[in-house]
This record gives sequence, structure tokens and C-alpha cells, in this order.
Amino acid sequence: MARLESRLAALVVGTVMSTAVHALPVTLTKLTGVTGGVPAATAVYRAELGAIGIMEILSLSIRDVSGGFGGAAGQFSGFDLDAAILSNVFCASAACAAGLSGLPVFDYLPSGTIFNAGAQRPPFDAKLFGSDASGTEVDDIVATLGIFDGNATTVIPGADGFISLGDFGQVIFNLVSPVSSAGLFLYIGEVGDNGEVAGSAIDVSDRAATIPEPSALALVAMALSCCSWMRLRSQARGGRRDRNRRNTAPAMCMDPATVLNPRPILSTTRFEYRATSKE
Ligand SMILES: [Ca+2]
Ligand SMILES: [Ca+2]
Repeated sequence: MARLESRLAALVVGTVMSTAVHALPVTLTKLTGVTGGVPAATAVYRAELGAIGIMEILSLSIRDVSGGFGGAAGQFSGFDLDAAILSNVFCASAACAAGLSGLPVFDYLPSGTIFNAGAQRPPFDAKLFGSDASGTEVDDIVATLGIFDGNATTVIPGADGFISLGDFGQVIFNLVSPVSSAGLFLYIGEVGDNGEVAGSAIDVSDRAATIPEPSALALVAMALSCCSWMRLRSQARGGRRDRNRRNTAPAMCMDPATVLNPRPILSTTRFEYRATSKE
């Protein structure tokens, strides 16, 4: 049984690592001046991606880790993202970055983004600013994440052109095609210029981001729970054998390969879980 638990634990770790092992953090440089809409207070940061050790970029992630101090309150909690673009043009000023077209490798709609809404600070609103009606997807009609146009205000009407991630929230961009990191620059805009980039984690990856399938993870949890229960029962009996009862073990206590119905990757023994096509 310990062997089965080890296999299950390995599967869980493998699931997490499969989306994290090729992601690397980037170092950002703040550009001079600010840009944005009215009022304009978007600070722009640049990362040079050619030297980070990834040949091709397929996804990038911006995650608020400011500890609950980024942005304002309510629907404006956390990192306020105005725009994220990739370009082969070097810019030293926010105005220069705002004038770039950016490479056409982003899909800012829900089909190309994963939005993990963070927490709000009171007073609470129905959803975070710049997310859709459900609060679970990017509303790019509001956020316009390809344009540095955020109105740096929390007054409504007035606020526009950005999305607030919430405390410890995250947005992930899956690019529509791989882009070479050679001579490539990432530009990110933070509305308000109040230090949220310093309190964030920004990673790029040569893999598309995926969401672990909830049902699969639930099955793993159930299987692990089942095995723990069987071990406790076995210990309680002082190691006595009870073949009849062992044969009636719950159906979940089977080989994890059967439980999870994984899709093996060609010529390897790894397991892959098909993500919901949210990204
Ligand atoms: Ca924008
Ligand atoms: Ca801000």
C-alpha cells in the first residue's frame, strides 16, 4: 500500500511540476516617465528576455504577491495591470513603450488568458475591476491589455483600461504561437505607479500554461484518503489478515493509472492531464 501511495504522490507532484519546471522569473527595469489614459499614471517596466535561458516563449504569468498591500480596496485590490506586450524594440521611456504595436502573439480574450482572481479588501464588490460578469475571466473590452491606456482612478465612471488582479491574484497569457526570446523585450504597465510590480512575481515559460483538471485532482485526493483509511484499519487490526474484507476495499483504491485515466506522453512513462481549454 505504501508503494501505491508513493505512486499517487508522485503523480500529484508530476502534475504540478509539468506546468512549473520551465518557468523562469524575469528581472524588470522601470522606464522613465509614466503613460496611460486620463489621468495618466501607468508605470512601465521592461524585461529583456534574450538572456534568461529560454529559447522560445509560449506563456507568461503575472502574480500579485504583495501581501495584501497592492492597489486600493474592493474591486481595485491587488496589482492593477494596464498592458503586457512583447516587442523587439528597445524602449527607455514609458511614452516609447506606449507607442509600440507589440508582436501579434497575444490573445487577451478568455481563450488566451487564465485569470485567477485574488482576494478583495473591504468594502467588497461583486467582482474585481476589469474582469467579466462572472469575475473569473478577463474582460478585455475594459482592460485593453494590449494598450497602455489605463485611467488611474478608482472613481466610477472614470476607471478604465486595466484589470485589478486582487490580493495574490494572477493572470496568465498563453501566446498564440511561440516567439523567439532573442532580442525580445517584455513591457508591463502598472496603473497608479504605486509599487505593485515590486510586489509581484512575473514569469515566462516555454510551455503553455494549463489548469489541472479539478475532477482528476479530486480523484487523486480521494484515492490518497482511501489508502490512508485502509492503512489505519490495517494497523488497528494488529496486522491480522482479513482476506474477505480486503477484497471489499472501495473501488477508488485501485492503480492510479486506472483511477486517473492519464494520457501517456509518447515513449515516456510520464502522465499528462488534459486541461480545460480555458487557456
Ligand atoms: Ca489597458
Ligand atoms: Ca496600482
